[in-house]
Amino acid sequence: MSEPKPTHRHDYRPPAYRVTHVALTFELDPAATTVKASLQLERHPQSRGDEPLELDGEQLTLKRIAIDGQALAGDEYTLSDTGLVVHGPPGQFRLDTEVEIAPRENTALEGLYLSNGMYCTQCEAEGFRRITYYPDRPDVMATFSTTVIGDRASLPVLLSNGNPVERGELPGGRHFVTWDDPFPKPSYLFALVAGDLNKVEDRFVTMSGREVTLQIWVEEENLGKTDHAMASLKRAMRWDEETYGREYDLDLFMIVAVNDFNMGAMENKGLNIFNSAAVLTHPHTATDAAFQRVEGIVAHEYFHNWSGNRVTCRDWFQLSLKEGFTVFRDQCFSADVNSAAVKRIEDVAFFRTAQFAEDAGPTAHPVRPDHYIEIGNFYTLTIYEKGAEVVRMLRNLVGWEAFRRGSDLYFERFDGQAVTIEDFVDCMAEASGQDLSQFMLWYSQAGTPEIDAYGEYDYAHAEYRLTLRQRTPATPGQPEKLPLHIPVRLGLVGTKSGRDLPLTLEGQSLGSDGVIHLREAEQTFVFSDVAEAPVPSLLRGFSAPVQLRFPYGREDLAFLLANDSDGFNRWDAGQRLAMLALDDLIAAHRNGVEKVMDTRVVEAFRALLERGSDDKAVLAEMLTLPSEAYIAEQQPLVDVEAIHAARDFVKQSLAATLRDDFLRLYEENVSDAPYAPEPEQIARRSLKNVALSYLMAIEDEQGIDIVRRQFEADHNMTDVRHALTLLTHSSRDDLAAPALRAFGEKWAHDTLVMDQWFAIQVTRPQADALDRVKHLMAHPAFSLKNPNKVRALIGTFANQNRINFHRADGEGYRLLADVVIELNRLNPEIAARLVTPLTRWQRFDESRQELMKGELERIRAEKLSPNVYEVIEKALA
Ligand code: 0A1
Ligand code: ZN
Repeated sequence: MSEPKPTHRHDYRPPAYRVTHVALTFELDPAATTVKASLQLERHPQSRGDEPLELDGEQLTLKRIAIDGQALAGDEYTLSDTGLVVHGPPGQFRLDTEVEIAPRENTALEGLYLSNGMYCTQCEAEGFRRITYYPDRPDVMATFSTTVIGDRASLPVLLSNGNPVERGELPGGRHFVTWDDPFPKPSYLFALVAGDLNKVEDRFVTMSGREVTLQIWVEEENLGKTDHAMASLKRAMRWDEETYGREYDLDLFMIVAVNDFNMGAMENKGLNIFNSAAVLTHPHTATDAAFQRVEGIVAHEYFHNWSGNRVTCRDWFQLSLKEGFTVFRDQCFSADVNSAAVKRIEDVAFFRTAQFAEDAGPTAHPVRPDHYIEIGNFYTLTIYEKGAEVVRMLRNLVGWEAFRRGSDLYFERFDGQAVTIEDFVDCMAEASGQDLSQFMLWYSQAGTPEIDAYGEYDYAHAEYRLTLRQRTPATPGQPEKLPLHIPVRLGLVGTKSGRDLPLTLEGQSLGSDGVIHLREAEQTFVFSDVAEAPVPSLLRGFSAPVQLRFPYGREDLAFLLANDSDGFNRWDAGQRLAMLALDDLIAAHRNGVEKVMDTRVVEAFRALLERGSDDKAVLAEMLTLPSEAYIAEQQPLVDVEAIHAARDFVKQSLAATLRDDFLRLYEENVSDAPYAPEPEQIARRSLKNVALSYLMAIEDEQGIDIVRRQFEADHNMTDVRHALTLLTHSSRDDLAAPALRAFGEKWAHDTLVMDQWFAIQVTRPQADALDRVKHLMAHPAFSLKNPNKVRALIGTFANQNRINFHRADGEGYRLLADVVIELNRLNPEIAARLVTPLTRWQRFDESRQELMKGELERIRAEKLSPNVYEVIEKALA
């Protein structure tokens, strides 16, 4: 096989031809679906005039090709594995093609495939080329009309984008529906669904008074699981009107749930397709976290209707144009409808663990990459989450009002177009009058900037001098970096008053919670009239996606944990304090020295517990220790065992000393009110479940009793799953085994609950976890062809069971590589994602490095898909 070739951003050329309208006809059949396409084409005004027409196409069998009704002769076009070139076409014409495809054989889940007997499509990024010959690039936007033909009995529902305009019966028990989508769109937003589906319907009246029909299509047994998604959709529609002035444009908005899906969901115009895990909920089958995730994803896909569909990307290098902005929008939505502080804490905790790791590894790339082999590999935390952080910084730099004006300008100026990240940022610069040229570096430089800060208080002059030094480490292909424009939000908290002191910088007042702009490699900021010695509270709300170091003492952190006016930074102070204690314990473990718990941490926790808090949700976060993955991220070299042992030790020490407080906290927050996924209830549940985790860390008799009762009460999935997890992760196999069995039998029919059952078992810290993974791979509910199953069993094990995945004998690595090799054939996109933990080998000791590299080499020896090839080459470069 020839080596796959990279595509470079600087090679972008506008297409020689544009498509003004497409008419598609599908005759559905599992083994031989016929797709007829009729493309109205015209030469691009800027084209030279002698260029051929280039169409993408993969895994298609061409049956017919004609221009303006005239079949093409063999020398008028060239066919290859990747497409079709028509030589010397006229300036304006109609191209008709007919191809055959085999949805049943499609295990990659890109293009048209079958899931549980239901036809569905996934076209982003480059799946449409597996459906028909087409210029499959986002800067070709056309109106679509789609006729779907299928067997009436097995496929009573036939859906596509836009509005249904015609339907009827056909001979042989077949029927058809024709759909018209009046909004020009790129091919990646095309969708088709056909199956035996049922709908739940609702209505939404837009701000201008238009009525929109809302439908959620599911298999019959899931009809009772759509309420939350529907309510979320309506909330999101209203929010986008109120916050961004954006109204929905079609008369119909549909969501379909499918079981086999590579990602969370997809924003196809008027017909969003969702992984069933990202849309279905019920109090007995979904946890609070799942309810919140569904709300966020429904909103995310809906918001794309403007940020992505009406205004889309010129090319795939601009992916973060739609994704960064849309993630930012969905984060703000979730913050508005839930606890804003907790939303930020959760997002940042995840970001600093997973995105920082990506930025520090061999696949690091800028928010706008310069080249790729397989765009499917770039649906990453950097494009999505770091892209959202960059948009958030923009909002904070120019202020909400200018940001909103910039957003209006962007939607107005570029409606119906495929544009670039500069176009977006230019609107923000224009609306605010600010110079954002240095800021643009955030889009081109990869890696996590590090800020080293230190401060000095000068009593004599009542001055506080804060020095910030920034540096972005080298990343693959980017050895040198320039200083970025970094907004640092901060407060100076007076050590006597415990209050934010007024900030005066060079004679200018910044209020008591201000933003300073770091633009140089090193800058000193002198605050005057600082009446008392302060502790600085830096990077409030995580105002920039950087790693900030400041030589805080433990007293400083305990002080901030108690006094900081910024909820996010209070939480962060607690995390930093725990990290200092963990660092000592990790060192003790490595040196074989007896571990001693830092009493200051215990006292800080005691203070938290005793003071209580009116914000229970934030308190639950503050009582949660940094994850093993986050701790690992903060270490120069990851010592898997030491991290695990140190974290366990802290947990047990806190539990032993504060047992009664945790017990009280649990009891205070129990409630038998009927389940509702509302912030107040969710907060109480997380608080009591955090308390229960501590009690179970010491396997307290009373704790065990509570866990058993919570499991048996079977009140809601949040509580049941937590109880079952605590039992399964405890030493009490006598209790865990029957509980797991009962749960597995009860939910054998529910694929989404079985995913949770898998995840609970493969995260257990005991040494038999790997054997359980192998054993469960043979379970009838498991399938390598279903991405949710692969994620639940293999992904969860490799990413969340660090102590067992990184077993010193390399068996965890070997298992992962075996699965990646199989998936490379079945589903390259999932295979390329799954291999990630192995690519992080540089972070581990020499022996593990060798074992991990050995597995990467073993994968490399296979005949690889471009997806896996790209990741493996980077990892072994
Ligand atoms: N645009 C979707 C994500 C998505 C990307 C690729 C997919 O298939 C390969 C599917 C979904 C989103 O941001 O939600
Ligand atoms: Zn998206």
